[in-house]
Amino acid sequence: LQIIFHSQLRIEAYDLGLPTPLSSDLDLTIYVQNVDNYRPRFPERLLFVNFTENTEKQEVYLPSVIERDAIDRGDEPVLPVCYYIVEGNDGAFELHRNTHRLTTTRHLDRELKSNYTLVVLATEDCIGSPNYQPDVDGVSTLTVFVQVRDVNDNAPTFVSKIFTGGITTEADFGIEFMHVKAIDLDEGDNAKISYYLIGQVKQTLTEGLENLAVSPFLVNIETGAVALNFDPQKGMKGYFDFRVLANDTD
Ligand SMILES: [Ca+2]
Ligand SMILES: [Ca+2]
Ligand SMILES: [Ca+2]
Repeated sequence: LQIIFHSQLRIEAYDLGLPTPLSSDLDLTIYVQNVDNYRPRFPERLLFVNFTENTEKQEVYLPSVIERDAIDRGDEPVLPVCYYIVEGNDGAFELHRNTHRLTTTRHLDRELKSNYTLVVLATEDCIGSPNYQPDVDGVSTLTVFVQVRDVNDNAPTFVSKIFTGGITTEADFGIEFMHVKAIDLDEGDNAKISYYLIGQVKQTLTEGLENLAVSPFLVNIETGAVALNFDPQKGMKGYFDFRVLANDTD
């Protein structure tokens, strides 16, 4: 709000001359202007924005500030309000000061940075980047929370190239005697891993397992637990190796 006081003052000057007093008068108009200049304000101080990682030119138009009405404005002209990012930009965003369009300048990477907090200043100063002072300019700011949406751009990777486990012939059918584990840097369903035993289980130096009709091991699709698929008998021995696939797309 800007307040302008108009007051009119009439000054008359007389001399005490004889025979006729002479006088002259002068009209003065005094403007008293409120020193607290108008500052644009946003109707809401917070804005939540979702941008997707790995995507070209994400954009959003920031909301307008509250219009000054004619009473507040007095006889000052309507000036454009310019927007500037004054905090939180590491170069990933660009804000067009006149159109108020916020865009990404590069692909965002959720795994690198999943959210940004930008402070946007609205000002009638459209000449150069403002010298932002939070205690004074804070009333004219909008805080924009940018959440980076995930894309499935990371494949699962095993935490180890080789997993080893062992059992004795005392072990029971069905026992889960080891786990394989992969991790996926994405989130939600994009990081949901399924484990599959692929190919043949290779046997080395095995004895007593010639008549095994089924795969000797089962891999739990969800947990990666490896379970025994036969009942060990005395006299059985050997080494086994097999491959497991970790998949994040089904
Ligand atoms: Ca990424
Ligand atoms: Ca991702
Ligand atoms: Ca993934």
